[in-house]
Amino acid sequence: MNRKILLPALFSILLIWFIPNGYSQNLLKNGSFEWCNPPATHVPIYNNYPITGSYYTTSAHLVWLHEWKTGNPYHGLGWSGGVPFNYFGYQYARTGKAYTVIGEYAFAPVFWLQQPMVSGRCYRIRYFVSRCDFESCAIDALDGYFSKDSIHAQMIAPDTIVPQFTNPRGVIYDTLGWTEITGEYIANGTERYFAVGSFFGVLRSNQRTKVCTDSIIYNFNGAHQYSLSLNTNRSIALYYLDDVAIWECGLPEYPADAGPDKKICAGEKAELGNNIPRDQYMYFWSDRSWHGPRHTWDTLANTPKFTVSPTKTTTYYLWSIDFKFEHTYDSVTVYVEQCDIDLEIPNVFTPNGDGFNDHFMIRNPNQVNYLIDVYNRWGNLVFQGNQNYFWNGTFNGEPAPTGTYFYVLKATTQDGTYSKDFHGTVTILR
Ligand SMILES: [Ca+2]
Ligand SMILES: [Ca+2]
Repeated sequence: MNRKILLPALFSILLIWFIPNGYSQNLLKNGSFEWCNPPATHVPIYNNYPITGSYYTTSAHLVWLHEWKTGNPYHGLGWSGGVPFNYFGYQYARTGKAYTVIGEYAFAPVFWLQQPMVSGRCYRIRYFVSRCDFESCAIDALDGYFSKDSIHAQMIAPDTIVPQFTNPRGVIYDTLGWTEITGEYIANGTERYFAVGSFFGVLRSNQRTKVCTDSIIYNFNGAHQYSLSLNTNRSIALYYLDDVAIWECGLPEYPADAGPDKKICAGEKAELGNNIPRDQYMYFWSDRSWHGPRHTWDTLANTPKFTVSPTKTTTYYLWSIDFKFEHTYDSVTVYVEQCDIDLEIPNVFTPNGDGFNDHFMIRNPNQVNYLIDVYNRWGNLVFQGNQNYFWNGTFNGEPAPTGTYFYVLKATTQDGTYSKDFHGTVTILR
């Protein structure tokens, strides 16, 4: 049985999980863009999981990039390509397998707020950007805009839209990693929608900073080689956007907790994980580190707790992603000991040379080490053996008389942690 579930499938399942629950800590749905939502092709990442409802009020200009599209750039979204390669550069998603693109042309996703914000309350806004590798400019205007009424994401943002939340980090240049943009916002209670983008139209374009270079330095995180002909005068600033979240200030956070190390006997079970089910939390268990190469990522379970029954000492790795796409990790080791010794010792054997049952054969399924002494009825030692050496029914080179013999056997596990004594009788028949 293949117990490993591929990670992509898992993401799909879990993203379904955390949508229907009533109370949402992250006020935004699909803030990691794992689901696609152009109205005409409202398909989730994988066709197996149909889903209804909208995540964004409009996605007319939402560029949706997903690993699913990689290698098939003309499928679906045509020119934009997939993840990590696409028309804009090279980048893996910060969470999951998908992200979108924003920039000075306001490719803004406009999110519903799942619950109204409460007037006077503090909320934290957070999202992550990575500058697109193939664009030669960088900007600071990567802001957040709350509105009472739905707005349309537009190619050129109207100057009437003034974002309430301003990127506090200034111009963002990084094309390799994801840059966190975060800050607090006090709600006025009328907010119903949230958009991320660059809300500076023609009239106000001088109010934001834009830095362009003549040549682009490519950096593809190593792994891939390809050639690209590119107009380096494409002097716009575009950014990948992933993991958009808004939550009430001060919400408790629960990092991954795999629980304390455990010690079990072989054959026993151990329950791992000090986590309880929580809305908008995802869990991934593996017996390989999550910090290895992506192609080795696979998961054994996706539940807060995980029951295991390893046959040898094993370390399990837990990866958790919470409501605001915080990634945390923990590990736990289950030490497996041999706590019982099971030997099958016959009570009769027939050393008559017919090739059948000629030795005092002891079955040893746990492969323990043992020493055995066999005595005759007068208490004389007639045989000494071990797990590799069985009595053939002779004593001093002569066939031992038929009748009953007594044995004393002392067995010890290979790691020396457990011993068990056996004694009984065995009868020789011929
Ligand atoms: Ca994502
Ligand atoms: Ca990049």
